[in-house]
Amino acid sequence: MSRRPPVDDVTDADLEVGAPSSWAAGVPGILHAMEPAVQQLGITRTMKLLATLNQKGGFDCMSCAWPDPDHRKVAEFCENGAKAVVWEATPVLVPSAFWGEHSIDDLLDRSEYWLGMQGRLTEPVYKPADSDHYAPVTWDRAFEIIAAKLTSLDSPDEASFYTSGRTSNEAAFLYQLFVRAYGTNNLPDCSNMCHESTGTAMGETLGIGKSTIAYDDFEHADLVIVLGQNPGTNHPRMLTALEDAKRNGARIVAVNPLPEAGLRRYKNPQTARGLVGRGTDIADQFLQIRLGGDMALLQAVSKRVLLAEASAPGTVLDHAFIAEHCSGFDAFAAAMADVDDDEVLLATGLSLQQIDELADAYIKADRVIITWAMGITQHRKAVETIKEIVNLLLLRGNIGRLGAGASPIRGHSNVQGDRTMGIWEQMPDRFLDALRDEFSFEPPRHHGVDSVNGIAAMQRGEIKFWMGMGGNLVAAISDTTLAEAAMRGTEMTVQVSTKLNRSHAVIGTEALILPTLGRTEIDIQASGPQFVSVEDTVCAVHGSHGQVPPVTAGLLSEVAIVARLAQATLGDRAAEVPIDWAAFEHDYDVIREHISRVVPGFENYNERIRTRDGFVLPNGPRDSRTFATATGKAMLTVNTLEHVQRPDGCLLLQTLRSHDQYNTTIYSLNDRYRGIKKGREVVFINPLDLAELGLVDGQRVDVFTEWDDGVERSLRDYRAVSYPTARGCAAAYFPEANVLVPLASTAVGSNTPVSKAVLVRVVAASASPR
Ligand SMILES: Nc1nc2c(c(=O)[nH]1)N[C@H]1C(S)=C(S)[C@@H](COP(=O)(O)OP(=O)(O)OC[C@H]3O[C@@H](n4cnc5c(=O)[nH]c(N)nc54)[C@H](O)[C@@H]3O)O[C@H]1N2
Ligand SMILES: Nc1nc2c(c(=O)[nH]1)N[C@H]1C(S)=C(S)[C@@H](COP(=O)(O)OP(=O)(O)OC[C@H]3O[C@@H](n4cnc5c(=O)[nH]c(N)nc54)[C@H](O)[C@@H]3O)O[C@H]1N2
Ligand code: SF4
Ligand SMILES: [Mo]
Repeated sequence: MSRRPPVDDVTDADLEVGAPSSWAAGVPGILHAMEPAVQQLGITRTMKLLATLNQKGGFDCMSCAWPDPDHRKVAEFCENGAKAVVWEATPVLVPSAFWGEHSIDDLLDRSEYWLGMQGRLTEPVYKPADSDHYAPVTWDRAFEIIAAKLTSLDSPDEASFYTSGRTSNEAAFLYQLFVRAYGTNNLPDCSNMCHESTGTAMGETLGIGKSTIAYDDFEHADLVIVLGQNPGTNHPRMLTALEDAKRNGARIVAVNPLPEAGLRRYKNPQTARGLVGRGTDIADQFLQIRLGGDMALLQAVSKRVLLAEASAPGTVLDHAFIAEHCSGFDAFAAAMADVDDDEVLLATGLSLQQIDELADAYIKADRVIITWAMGITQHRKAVETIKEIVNLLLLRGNIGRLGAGASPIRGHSNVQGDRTMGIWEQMPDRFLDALRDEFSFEPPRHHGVDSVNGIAAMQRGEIKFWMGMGGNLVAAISDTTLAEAAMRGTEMTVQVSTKLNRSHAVIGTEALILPTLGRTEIDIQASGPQFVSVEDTVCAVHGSHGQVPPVTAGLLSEVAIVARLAQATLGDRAAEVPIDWAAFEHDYDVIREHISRVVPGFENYNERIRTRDGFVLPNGPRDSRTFATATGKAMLTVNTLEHVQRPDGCLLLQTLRSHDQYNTTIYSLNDRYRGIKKGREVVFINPLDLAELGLVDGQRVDVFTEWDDGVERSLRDYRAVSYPTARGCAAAYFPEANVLVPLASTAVGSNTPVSKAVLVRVVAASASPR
């Protein structure tokens, strides 16, 4: 990274493929964190930011939602956290002249890397209907234009308000308040594409869609099963928690089609052993499962737990827990008796011995944590697979006990908090009632659209206005070509952003970009400096205090943007919606006061957030083994085993993240742990499958989706990379590979795009029709 934005765009011309790494972090990790930081930010800004990153009184890492331990080290961050900080806090700015020099079509031709590297957005810009360029406008004019459009729509449901997961609790609460006061529940968010399946499954079976563990539980676990997750890249400090767990005697099992570096060996850059030694072997057992095979694996393990109980009654199951706290045991036990091992072997690609070993470890462990992420949530049967995780844990009372629990690991740093604050198209009536009582207006009750249905509604012309509070929806959502056409059909798009991305070029007839402050920056309002707060993946809420002056004057915070937009849009309806929007912008304590009365668990918010550690939200399953479900108990459920059938000649393709990207943000074209340099247009395929398909390593290939709707979805001229993934499976990078995922291909029950098991045909590039 340099202090100047790149002029030329990047290409894959110099792509290099080497051997994948068998270990994660260590010295290269530190260098990767520090070098670009100092180069870009200078030593003073770097030290100020990295010394306060994730520290008490400092700012919360904006990258992933991994929690902070109680005892913080001097450097409580990882390589990828540092990359996110540098990317945001860069002093490189998009100059006013940029907008005249680059038309929308020009921006469309650029890569995400080039767009993101242009620097921070500094002023509001507007693209009128009759122009193909954005041009700077004043903030007042920007709000006027948006308000005029919003008040001219036939129904508030013609507008949709997306949120990505970096938005603070304060901004998120205000945003949903504005949207509901305006009159719609159209509040899709990135969670729809991420952990929605988790929320659905855990909400139904445990009564809460959030992790049931605390950070310290890792120290007390006997067994941690890491399912469908690549922590070495996406939650790097989790490796420290796993290392600590191992030191305390825990066994770690990793289930993944790919031998991800972080799951194999970790060289903790914070310890002498990690710096110069061999590091810690993370996974005691590695199960190289086929894509989508987890439901079968979990059922097979539960079946074995029940068989073990049958042969030694009273010794395996937690009968007291099941009797007191669970419903559905008999039906579940009966269903497990029918699980067909042959089908399990087919679905998982594992051996009976491997499955027996896992079942044995599970039975022997007193305290078990199961963690998971996108490798589980983005499948057609994701919701039911997560219900099987819950089933397995319940059998031995592994919920609501020290060192045990269900632990979805969230993605975006505040995606969980945004949901808690009401960013959801289907918030329950009790939340809407509380909003009504607090703010004296009647919020709409009918559900809004989620991310996928929102695109479909745009396609039908039903949504005419789209606003994004952060994020990059057209790049992040499935079926890129279709989604882009839908977005272009809208009348106006508005994005609140820190940096440029593809969604700024795929826009409605009119479009605006509103630049905003980032987490790193000091936020001063009329009442003085403000701070915000966030919730991490284990439900701990803490403050985040900006540390460095904003990169440029004139940026507004997300809170200020929402407050002013609300005034501009709803100013004339003060009698109907009597809300003092200006007060929120002046002092964020005012927002927290309201939150403390609307959102359960936030009582005395302003006081408690100021204690050094913040506070942990109440959690029925974790705290008291209480379950707010339909039966009032934790529900064991029966789920019909299904796995994706793979016709001859087809592969199952997953889309995933490289080590140098943050979702649609591309930090560089490298993926160090997988041996890829200077390129992203690769498709990883098992060598035996390559041979079976008559292809060779390094060959140029085209990838076609097998989906029966007459639309061709393809990636052209990619490089086939021989890679030790599970048989029959392939992998390519998101967001490029989103073109392959049909919009209609979603998880049952959560409507999350099926990004992890796309049925594809891979053929030699020259052989395919163009
Ligand atoms: N540096 C960095 N950090 C990030 C992000 C980022 O892009 N970059 N993104 C953030 C966000 S929003 C999220 S949601 C998380 C994502 O964190 P992850 O879920 O770790 O992200 P993915 O890259 O999608 O990796 C999915 C993993 O699941 C495995 N997998 C795929 N399918 C299956 C399956 O069927 N079964 C099993 N058992 N495993 C499977 C893949 O091989 C891969 O290791 O990370 C967050 N943190
Ligand atoms: N095929 C496939 N598709 C996927 C996935 C996958 O694994 N495979 N993963 C899915 C997942 S898990 C997720 S979470 C989504 C992610 O979807 P999104 O959340 O929509 O995408 P991001 O790339 O995280 O958004 C990045 C943009 O956010 C803006 N931004 C950054 N920081 C801030 C800030 O502080 N404030 C504001 N207002 N804007 C900011 C920047 O302009 C940046 O370009 O993608 C999903 N899509
Ligand atoms: S683990 Fe996640 S939250 Fe922690 S420093 Fe790394 S990227 Fe940031
Ligand atoms: Mo995510």
